[in-house]
Amino acid sequence: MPPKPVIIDHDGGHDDLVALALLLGNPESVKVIGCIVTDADCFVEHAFNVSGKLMAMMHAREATELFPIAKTTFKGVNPFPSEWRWNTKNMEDLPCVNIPEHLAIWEAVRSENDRLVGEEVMAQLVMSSPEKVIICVTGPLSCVAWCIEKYGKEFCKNVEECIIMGGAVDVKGNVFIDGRTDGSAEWNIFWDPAAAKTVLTCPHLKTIIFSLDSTNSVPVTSEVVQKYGAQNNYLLSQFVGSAWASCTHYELMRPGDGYYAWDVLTAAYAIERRLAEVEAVSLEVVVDANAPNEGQTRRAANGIALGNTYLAKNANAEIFYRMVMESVRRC
Ligand code: AGV
Ligand code: CA
Repeated sequence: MPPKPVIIDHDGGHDDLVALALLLGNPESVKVIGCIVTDADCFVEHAFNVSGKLMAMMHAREATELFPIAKTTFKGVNPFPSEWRWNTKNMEDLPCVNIPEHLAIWEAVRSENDRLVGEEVMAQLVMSSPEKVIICVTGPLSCVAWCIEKYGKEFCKNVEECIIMGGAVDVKGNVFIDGRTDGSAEWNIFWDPAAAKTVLTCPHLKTIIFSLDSTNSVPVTSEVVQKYGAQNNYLLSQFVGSAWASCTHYELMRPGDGYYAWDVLTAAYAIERRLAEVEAVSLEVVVDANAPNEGQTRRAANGIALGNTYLAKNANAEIFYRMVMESVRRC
């Protein structure tokens, strides 16, 4: 089987970039044809650059084809905390993505990518692809919602499936803002609830949701991260190990609100179906501005699954951790 075409639509967090590294480390299964970046859980210029530097590293080392990297124009309703948004700046500075020969590759294509508009690139990549495309969304759903609203079925019919990190259905969420939220929403949905509603209720698009219900199985712990020491001679492994090493203190700082490999599990499903089971569901999204549960994703009142939204469950953490380690022992 030839590799499946995949677009990653991310927002520059540590795990978003590890998700990109994972996809690039599995060229037998997936071919990354585009990378869309939104100014949500990052400052987008830095997320744009890290994505480009990773692409360049893989182009130099593994002859991975270059692909468009495009920033979207969206501004969320509820911004991410700026401490989190700065993380991507530290990722941009990691020595393993700043090797001069690799940098030169990114510098040569940076300005042409800089001129692209993410939402238009996503629509065109999907609609012009000879094969149906998998979209892997690891940030807010603004870009996919824009494509659905602008192109409708024309867009949806060429999407094989949209694999999404977002929401919390039968578990608590992770948006804890004192006096403002009740902790039921998950951040990617909270950033742009209306977009999530458009995507999760679209009858023409098959969506597979990796909500906190499944991602809670894959915490980023010191035990997991320190194992990367054994394979530190691989650049891709250094990147992932370094990214994750900066996440292990969250659980200690705020017990119950730690860091998970949210987006990495989501992207991994594009490569390996054994990672999770899925359940057909019908979800609704709370869009009331300023409600304490704004952005909550819950089972629809009538409960009848319309057949296009699937919730991932029972993620297999052992297969997952092993798969990521193996994938980055590549170059
Ligand atoms: O809610 C999970 C989403 C994922 O796409 N993001 C982080 C992942 O990229 C938001 C988020 C929740 N808690 C966080 C987050 C934290 N402690 N630090 C950074 N981002
Ligand atoms: Ca993310």
